[in-house]
Amino acid sequence: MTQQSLNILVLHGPNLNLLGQREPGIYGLKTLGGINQLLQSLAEELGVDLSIEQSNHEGVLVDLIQSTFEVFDGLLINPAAYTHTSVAIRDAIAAVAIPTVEVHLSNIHQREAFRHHSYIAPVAIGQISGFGAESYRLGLQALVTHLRTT
Ligand code: CA2
Repeated sequence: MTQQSLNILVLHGPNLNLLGQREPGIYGLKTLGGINQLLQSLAEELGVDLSIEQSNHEGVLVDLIQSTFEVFDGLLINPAAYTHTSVAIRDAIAAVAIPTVEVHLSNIHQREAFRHHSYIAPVAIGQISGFGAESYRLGLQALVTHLRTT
């Protein structure tokens, strides 16, 4: 019997479309397109299918998370600033109950106090923070391992 490929949704939150153009000291020189290419080539190696979206709007992100129900197997998300503010995104992840990995480019625990709290972490399998673009690769790897072993 052939195994069905895993479908994973990758979501990038607000302002991440500016990557590589502003604040390279904090967020690095890689563009969002560059990160997406890294993810697509890892997905190929791992044999999983990725859909990738970015939005600056909380409601759009909530709609995308709701759309994962019975379509996607896992969610890799950098909620960006909504990490620290969004009960709506947290509730959407909890409602669809999709295995979720939260990633951050910067180490949010080393930065301003308001970035230390994540509304998303309690509804995620885990959080990877501080490794730049590599956070996304580590996150995808961890999510796929989780989905294949549980
Ligand atoms: O480190 C991360 O990945 C963050 O999720 C990035 C968010 C920040 O609010 C979180 O605390 C940590 C900010 C994303 C903004 O991205 C920019 C990229 C280039 C220039 C300006 C902002």
